[in-house]
Amino acid sequence: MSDFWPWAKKPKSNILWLDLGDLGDLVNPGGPHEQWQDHGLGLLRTILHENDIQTDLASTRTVTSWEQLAPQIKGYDMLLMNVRSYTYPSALKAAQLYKELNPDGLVMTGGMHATVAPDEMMEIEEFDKICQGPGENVIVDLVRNPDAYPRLLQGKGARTMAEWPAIDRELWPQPQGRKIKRRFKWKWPMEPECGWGPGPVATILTSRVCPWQCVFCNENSYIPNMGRRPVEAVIDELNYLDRKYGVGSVVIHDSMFFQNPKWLREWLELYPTKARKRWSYWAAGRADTVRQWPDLFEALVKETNWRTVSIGFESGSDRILRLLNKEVTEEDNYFTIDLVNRIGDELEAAGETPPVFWSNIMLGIPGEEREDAYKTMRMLKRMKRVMPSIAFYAPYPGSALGNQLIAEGKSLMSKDNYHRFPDDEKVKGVDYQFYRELLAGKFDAEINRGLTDMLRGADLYEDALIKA
Ligand code: B12
Ligand code: SF4
Repeated sequence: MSDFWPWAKKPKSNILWLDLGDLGDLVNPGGPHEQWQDHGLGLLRTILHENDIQTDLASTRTVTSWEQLAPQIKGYDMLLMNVRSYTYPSALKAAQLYKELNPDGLVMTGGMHATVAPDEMMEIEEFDKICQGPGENVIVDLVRNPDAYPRLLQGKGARTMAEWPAIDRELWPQPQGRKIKRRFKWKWPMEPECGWGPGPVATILTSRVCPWQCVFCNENSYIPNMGRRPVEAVIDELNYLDRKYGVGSVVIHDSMFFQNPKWLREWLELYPTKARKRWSYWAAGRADTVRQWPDLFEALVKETNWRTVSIGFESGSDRILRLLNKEVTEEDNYFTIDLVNRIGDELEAAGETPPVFWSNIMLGIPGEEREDAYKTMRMLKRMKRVMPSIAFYAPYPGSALGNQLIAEGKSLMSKDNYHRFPDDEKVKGVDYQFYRELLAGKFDAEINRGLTDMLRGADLYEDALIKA
């Protein structure tokens, strides 16, 4: 390791974990969402360190060029990476650079992309090991004895999240420079505020997989089922984080928080009494289950301070909802909107903060017609308090619809461009110009037709397009 560049950090280990994401996301990010930390990295590094395997850390997000990254990855015997489809371009480039600098070093990969697109990764000789599936019960042995494993290997997961250690958050990368820390009021290793609640933010996971089968997602076809984290363990972790670092609000990163009523009832009972503060939180639900358990939903919003309610509405048109196998109807969506509007009015009247929707919407779904998109925008306008999160549909490998479009040669997402800019074109044959004009308000007369109240302008969705 003698030829380390003088300004590179002094290595403590011969193993490096490389955090992935777009260059500069922890230096000068476009917005707050690029700054979320990676729980896969956090969990696996915690497990390694608890087993006396130290790892160093570098990140593609804390540098602004590959030249800057090079000295930080040189000299290591092993490189570890959590590869998701949207970080695959950085993983590929990093592996190639690492091998140029360390021809005898080993590149060990795992993560969602390794799980759903192993063939793509097997074609790249720089990836020495590719682990499909969960890694918590394989990572220690794999790092100790890489030669005992085939190139493509099956990971081993815990039976339940109760077995996961609490992440040592100081193993996460730090934002670089005073500018980002000041702008986003970072209190590392807590995460910065993003408009959902006050900072410092604690992101947590209480469940690992959503059992539904929406064709653009259906993660339960590739993430093995796993017991949910006990309510008390979640609360204990939050209390610990608050004592150690201070917590301002919470983001529950579960794909589907509002599932399993037994667990939710326990959360309803214990969170208001056992948590050091009733921190407001962001969490996700579905419109059909809100309609199925409206009392439970209302109690959670009011009593546990669930104040940013993320709902995967996706579309306001039954035709498209069916096409997506969403198992939700227009009517379910409107039921949920009216319920949250009503709860919001009541809380506001009582002087409390009303709940706000984080409303996930997809446009540009193959087969969508203009009238379907108008219906979606009409639905959005019915929400009184809303942060729209609009994305052009992206055909990710692993999902049923993604796999189909890739097989048909219709995906425009390639290994160099899984995800870059919000208005990237993702699928052949979709009229993206129409959608850009729609978001710019060009069709507002059409959209507003038939709306009797709550007329809102296109300012509601003009800047709401996100990376997907
Ligand atoms: C939280 C989350 C987010 C958060 C934060 C992301 C972050 N920084 O971690 C936010 C909201 C920002 C987000 C955004 C997006 N996300 Co997201 N997200 C998730 C979610 C719900 C949980 C991720 C997580 O922490 N899991 C828990 C950890 C422990 O699991 P893990 O990281 O996979 O690691 C395990 C294994 O993969 C393995 N492993 C990982 N690394 C390694 C390395 C080695 C060497 C080994 C052996 C094993 C191994 O072991 C780990 C422990 O079991 C997942 C779904 C899910 N249930 O996992 C989707 C998911 C990862 N997201 C996804 C997508 C598509 C996105 C978006 C593009 C938009 C969208 N559709 O949501 C954006 C893009 C973000 C960006 N950077 O621009 C997809 C990825 C699909 C794919 N093929 O890769 C998923 C799977 C959801 C889905 N079904 O569509 N996301
Ligand atoms: S889109 Fe939402 S509801 Fe559908 S499978 Fe994915 S996480 Fe579950």
